[in-house]
Amino acid sequence: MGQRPGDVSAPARLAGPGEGIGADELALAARNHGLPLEALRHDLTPPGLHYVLTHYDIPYVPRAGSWRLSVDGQVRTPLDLSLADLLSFPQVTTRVTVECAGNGRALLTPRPISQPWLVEAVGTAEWTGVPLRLLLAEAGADPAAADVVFTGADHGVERGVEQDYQRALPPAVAAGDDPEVLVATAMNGAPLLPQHGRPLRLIVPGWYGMAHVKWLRSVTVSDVPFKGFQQSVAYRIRRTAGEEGEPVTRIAPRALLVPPGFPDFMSRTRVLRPGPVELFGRAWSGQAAVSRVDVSTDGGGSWEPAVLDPAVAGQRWAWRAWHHTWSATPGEHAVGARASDIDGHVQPVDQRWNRGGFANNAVRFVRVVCVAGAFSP
Ligand SMILES: Nc1nc2c(c(=O)[nH]1)N[C@H]1C(S)=C(S)[C@@H](COP(=O)(O)O)O[C@H]1N2
Ligand SMILES: [Mo]
Repeated sequence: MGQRPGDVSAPARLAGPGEGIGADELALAARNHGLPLEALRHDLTPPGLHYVLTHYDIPYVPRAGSWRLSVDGQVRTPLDLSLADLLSFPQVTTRVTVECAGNGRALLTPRPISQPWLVEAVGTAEWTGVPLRLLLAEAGADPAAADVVFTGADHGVERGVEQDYQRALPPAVAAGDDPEVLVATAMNGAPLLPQHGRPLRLIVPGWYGMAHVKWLRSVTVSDVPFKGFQQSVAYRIRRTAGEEGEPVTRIAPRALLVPPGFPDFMSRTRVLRPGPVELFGRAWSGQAAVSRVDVSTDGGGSWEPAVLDPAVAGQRWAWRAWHHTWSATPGEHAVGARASDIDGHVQPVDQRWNRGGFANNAVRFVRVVCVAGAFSP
């Protein structure tokens, strides 16, 4: 059943029992692509392999030189900045893993109908830009403000509500220096690509993707809490449609592996030969630093510790590599990894369901068939 404009803030729909991915979800999946999991090999995700999510259309920005960013609202001196103005501020480069809050959604039962991610909505880049705290200081932002609101140049309708894409951060986060929020103009040393926010976007290290507003055109310091759609309707953890729910904020711990062996084209089942297999993957968390990764090759029946690469100074907000040697024996295996953090959070094996399909960091098992000779069904 479609929703008509006017069905203001109708709840997102859940798939019925056995209902497959529909044409509307396919249309979103064809626009918004994930990280091919073999690209977890790269420390820095090559642009083009980084996942992409845009709610509406990618704005057409032929001349980045005429872009303006305003800093306004509860400020002493409103700012109206060009890209050249932004580049005259001190620049910072930070390596950040960004993950969509909806990553894992399509694996939930029942399935919330939205962008149907499996687990590939993640990527890591080096983002360069001006620390937002410097712009807020330059404008003389009211430190007692309720919210700092970020507006993108994209516009659309979502569940009956016409809107610019907007999100807010509490002032303490927006003006923080650990992590330091950036107004970024470059990704991996090059100007932002159109799909990643050309020419300007917000980077909020440790937070799920929805906070990293792309095509940023204004920063508004507000003395009232921001109640926009993407803040109070979407991106809340709710089990029932009516409840207020908890806001989605920082990234829950997750480990993923480069699928071992080689794939079957359609099922993506992995095929490999018996003997030692070097499993390799990444682990990250925006909540507390990752402290360990464990690997299971029997669907979670038993776990063995993986070797986690040492933490690198200055790279707290980027994923860490891990590896584990597995002696593969003929037969079928379900191979997965789980991350734990220093606060004792461990990735669950069972889903923690919510209506929006947010922050589903349940362990993802990869089906592996180990055969001594050439594969035959
Ligand atoms: N202006 C704007 N910013 C946006 C979005 C959007 O639709 N419009 N999508 C958000 C979401 S939900 C995610 S997951 C990230 C994705 O960033 P990426 O496409 O650069 O990976 O952008 C965020 N910023
Ligand atoms: Mo997202």
